[in-house]
Order: sequence, then structure tokens, then C-alpha cells
Amino acid sequence: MNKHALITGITGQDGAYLSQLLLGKGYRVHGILARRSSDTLWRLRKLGIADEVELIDGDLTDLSSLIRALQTSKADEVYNLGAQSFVGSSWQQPLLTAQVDGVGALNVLEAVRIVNPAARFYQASTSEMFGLIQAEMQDESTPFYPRSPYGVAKLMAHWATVNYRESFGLHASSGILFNHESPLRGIEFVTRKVTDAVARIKLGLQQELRLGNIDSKRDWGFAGDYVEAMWLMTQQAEADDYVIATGRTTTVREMCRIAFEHVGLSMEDALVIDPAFVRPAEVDVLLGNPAKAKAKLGWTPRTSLEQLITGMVDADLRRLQR
Ligand code: NAP
Ligand code: F7E
Repeated sequence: MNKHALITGITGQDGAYLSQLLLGKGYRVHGILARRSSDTLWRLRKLGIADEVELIDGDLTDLSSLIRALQTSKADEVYNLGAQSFVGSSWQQPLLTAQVDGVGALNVLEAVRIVNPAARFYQASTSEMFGLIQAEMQDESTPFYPRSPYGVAKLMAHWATVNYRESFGLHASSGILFNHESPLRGIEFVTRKVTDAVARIKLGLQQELRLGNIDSKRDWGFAGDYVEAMWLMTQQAEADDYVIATGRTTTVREMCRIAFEHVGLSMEDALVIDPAFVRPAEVDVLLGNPAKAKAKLGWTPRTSLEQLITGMVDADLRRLQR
């Protein structure tokens, strides 16, 4: 018997890679499709799986749609990846972010509790919950200190996941994932903004790249590696919380330099610092310790930052040349 998975956020970066992984394992993959006027299936199409997943209309803010999705999909595993995931926008849309990322997760937990409490649940938590870091290297025991409405909303969802595990015995795990990127990353995030701009500058389609704070540091990994960790969490006998990271941190400036040097261009010739992209409060540095995931899940990241960024530049060059 094939297992059934239900993914919220199936049209996002991680939703697409997770769908591909689960289809490869023989799952029937169902996804919540939040209706939009424009095309959101491009990532699933790019991976060649748009016709293999089963889409169900729904929205994280609509509990009844989630209950119906749980019933229709007969899901054994539920992955809550849907979110307003752009930190920068969360200051402009704090209430929407709280509704979708915070209350939305609670809605999914309620749907699981009502329809099938035996289903296994994964919550897409984030290193943004560490925010103003309380330890040089962050692990599962590091206190949280979110610095954005996004981080605050995600913290609620994280604790709701822990609480439903402890209150109702749900198999509910929280993956505290550090930044992960890919050629399917949204263009508003800094890695993809940089790789797209570098490709455009190389092809003579753009002159400059405008960024905000290039001194902040992130622990960047490859999304394809990170979705494996999500699946491993739902396969464990006991649900738990795990930090998923590479254990290496790099400034935005250095990440940018890797991209420019890959195509033989000088970063200094094109980079313009623009205060418009500086945030009201910044997370200056993130560095995760994935030791628990390694020991208990057998998970390790396989892609270096250099491989990740140069691969993203190459993918953007190919796309723009077409
Ligand atoms: P993403 O590309 O922004 O995808 C977000 C997904 O959520 C999209 O499918 C989007 O649908 C959907 N969505 C937005 N609002 C919704 C709503 N009201 N109801 C239902 N679905 C809704 O994000 P990602 O990078 O794949 O990240 C996946 C999850 O991991 C997110 O929860 C994110 O916050 C979290 N996370 C990401 C990272 C990272 O570095 N990527 C790190 C830690 C945690 P549309 O396509 O229609 O907009
Ligand atoms: O910013 C700086 C910015 O938007 C990274 C999401 O997936 O990871 C992501 O959140 C850094 C920040 O990602 C620009 O100030 C400078 O310090 O790529 P980002 P993020 O905010 O770290 C976490 C783990 C998530 O959970 C989120 O969902 O880059 N930066 N100049 C810039 N960032 C952007 N976007 N654009 C700039 O022009």
C-alpha cells in the first residue's frame, strides 16, 4: 500500500523538492493549492512532476478547507510548509503573516487532531526564531529571540507543535531549518536575487545590483538536502525537534563574491548599497549545529556553499539565455 502525504506550500521551493522526494519513494502526494490569479505551478513543472501530484483547493487560514483536505487525501503524513516566508514583507504584513504562519499551523494541527490524530505531522520551523542569538552556535536547546513578525509567528507555530505532541500525543515534529536555497528559490531572497543579477549583468541585461546589509551572516544549505531531513523526522518512532544546518556561516558579501567570481566579474563594479533593503531589525548572524540530526536521523548536508551558489548562477544563465 502506498503511503499518502499532504503538503501545504506544495508550490513553494521546499514543497516542490519534497514532492519529488516522496514521489520517488512511491508516495501518493497531495498538496494544498491556495488559489492565486497567476501561475504558481512553475516549480512543480520545472521538476517535471506537476501532473503527478494531486492538488486540493485550500488555504491555511480556512480550517474547513484543511479538514476537507485531510479527509480527501487520507494522509498518513502531513507536512506544513505553507507560509508567508519572506522576512522583509513581514513588517509590511504582520497580521497576515501571523494568521498564515502562526494560526495557520494551528489550523493544520487542529485538522490532524480532528480527522486523523495518528497522522504524522511536520512543522517548517526556522532559524529566524533564534534571531538575536543567545549562543554562538545554535542548537535545539538555545533560547529563542525572534527579531521579525515572521520569527514571532513561526515561534507560535513551533510551540503549538510541541504542545500538541505533549497534550494530545500527536506525532508532531518541528524542523528548525536554517536558510536553504536552490535554483527554485523565490527571486526576493538574497541568494537568488544575487545569482539572477549576476547572470543578467554577465549577459548585458542589467548594470547594477542593489542590496541592503551585506555584513549579516547566514548558514546556507541546499533545499534538496534539507527536504530529506523533513522526511527522516516523520519516519522516527518518536517525534522530536531538530536543527538542520550546515555548521558554516558566511556573510552576504562573501556569498555575493562567490557568484560574481564564478563568471569572471568584479563585485565592486556592480554592487550598490541601498538603504531601501535594510530591515527595521536584523538577524546579524546565524550558525546552526546539526549534531542531533546527524546522530539521530543520520542526516548530513551534502552540498557546499560554493556548489550551491555557482549552480544557481549557472541555472539563471541557462534560463536567461533561453
Ligand atoms: P516558499 O517558496 O515561500 O513557499 C511558501 C508556500 O506557501 C507557497 O506554496 C505558497 O503558495 C504557500 N502559501 C502562502 N500562503 C498560503 C496560505 N495562506 N495558504 C496556503 N498556502 C500558502 O517557502 P519555502 O522556501 O519553500 O519554505 C517552506 C517553509 O519552510 C515555509 O514555511 C518557510 O517559512 C519555512 N522555512 C524556509 C526556510 C528557507 O530557507 N527556505 C528556512 C526555514 C524555514 P503560493 O505559491 O500560492 O504563494
Ligand atoms: O535575507 C540580507 C538580509 O531574505 C538574508 C527565509 O527563507 O531564511 C530566509 O530568511 C540576509 C538578511 O533570508 C538584501 O538583511 C541584504 O540578513 O535571503 P533573505 P532570511 O531573511 O534569512 C529563514 C531561515 C527563513 O525561515 C525565511 O523564510 O540578506 N540582505 N540585502 C538582503 N536580503 C534580501 N532578501 N534582499 C536584499 O536586497
